[in-house]
Amino acid sequence: MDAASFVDECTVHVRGGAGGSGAVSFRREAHVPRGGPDGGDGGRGGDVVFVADPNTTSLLDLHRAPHRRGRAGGNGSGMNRFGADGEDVVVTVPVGTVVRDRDTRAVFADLVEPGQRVVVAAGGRGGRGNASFATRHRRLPRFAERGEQVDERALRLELKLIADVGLVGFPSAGKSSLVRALSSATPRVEAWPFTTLTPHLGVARAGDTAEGTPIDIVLADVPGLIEGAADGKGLGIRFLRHIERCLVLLHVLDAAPFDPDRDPVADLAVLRGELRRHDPSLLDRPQVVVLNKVDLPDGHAMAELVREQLLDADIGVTDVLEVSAVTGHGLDALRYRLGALVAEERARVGTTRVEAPVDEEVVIRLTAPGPDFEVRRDPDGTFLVVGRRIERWVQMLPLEDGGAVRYLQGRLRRAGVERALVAAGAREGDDVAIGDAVFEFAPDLDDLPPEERAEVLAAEAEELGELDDGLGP
Ligand SMILES: Nc1nc2c(ncn2[C@@H]2O[C@H](COP(=O)(O)OP(=O)(O)OP(=O)(O)O)[C@@H](O)[C@H]2O)c(=O)[nH]1
Ligand SMILES: [Mg+2]
Repeated sequence: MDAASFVDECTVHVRGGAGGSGAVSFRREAHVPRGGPDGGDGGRGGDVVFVADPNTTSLLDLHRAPHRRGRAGGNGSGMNRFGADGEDVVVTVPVGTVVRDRDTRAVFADLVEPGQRVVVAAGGRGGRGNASFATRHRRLPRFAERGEQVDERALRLELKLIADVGLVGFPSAGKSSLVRALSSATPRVEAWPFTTLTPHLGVARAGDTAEGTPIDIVLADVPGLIEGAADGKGLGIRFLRHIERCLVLLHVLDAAPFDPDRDPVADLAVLRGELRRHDPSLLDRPQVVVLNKVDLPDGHAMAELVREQLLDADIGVTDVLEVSAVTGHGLDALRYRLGALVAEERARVGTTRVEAPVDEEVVIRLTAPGPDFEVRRDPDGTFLVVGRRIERWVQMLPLEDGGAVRYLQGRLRRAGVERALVAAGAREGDDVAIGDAVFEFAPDLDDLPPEERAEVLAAEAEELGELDDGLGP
């Protein structure tokens, strides 16, 4: 994969499908002039779902098509027919994808297991048909709910590779050669004059556990770091995140650098400095140093010279190993050492460093339930009732219908909205805005004709399950 097609971060816009609308319909039967209401409910809107897929290696598809939307639910119809649920839209993402809110950066999900799913945008609820609104006191409701509309949400996706060992080093230090040598059955590698442009993974068999089961470790090869990488110099910065989840760091130092001003001790100081600036906690991880290219005479001499210096430097380096990716020298020792450290770390922190607890049931609901609303006052005197659930009620009801308005008013009263408005100083006739609708505040039912008032109160009471029909239990 070339650098252009490797995309490891992107912004996406997701939206659940709108719910289908409920139907207004009345039964038609021979000899019955007007039957009861039989308008069915609308279907649920489809979700947008992300699934971690080992065969997806980049966020390229999402980067190219960043708007994803669940299908709308079907509308209900007469004879109590329900609308079909909208289809989900399932998007595969690479294993290791972290899903955040674009603006707050809060982590919603960390898809670290193959097959792990997260609903990143839930579809809207289907509207109820008029049959659902029939009560003894509202026998012929002439309204139904519209489907729930859901808002779009902007997410930030970041791929962070999942590996046990992260290789860091200057360009040409021999990281890719080492990964190839450690991953293959025959450790010798051919000269490979290509600089690495995108991170990739290799797997090494690293010895056996105490019980004799082989330990496979995953190595992450990333483009070389240079001084200033943490500030954006070179390719390195873009890829530093791919070592964040590694359990063990492997510093690959060139023991025979072309540049006479460089030496492994100074190189290591630069590498550690860049890591610290990216994330200081990286330096708390076990760090193994290899002096590579000891097959070259210069390399061997240099390694002899700096070995003790590196061990004495008091920077938490526990191992300094001399290796050659070309001859295979020292690779068995390296493999076993990495295997032991990785096994220890797996036991200590788990197989993966996750950003958020893995929860199979994660659903990012844009339609979070809850009574929560608040009353605010606009400078122009309008009272605003703000709260997702309440705004949805308003959005879903056809307010041109008197019956729907009375139904809504009852719901608002029971939810405590009317009381909260009075407490905030609202008076009869003041403007009250909820979502896109503006109402004139009418805190009581005094302006209704008495029989209608009784009907409204009785209907409300029945919905609350408190109706006393005088017949006893
Ligand atoms: N003699 C010798 N040459 C080596 C050894 N390891 C790597 N090389 C050579 O060093 C050069 C760079 O090796 P790479 O493995 O591409 O280095 P890298 O660290 O992956 O480089 P970037 O991807 O640019 O960061 C290549 O020409 C390799 O053949 C070694 O142990 N001995
Ligand atoms: Mg490389």
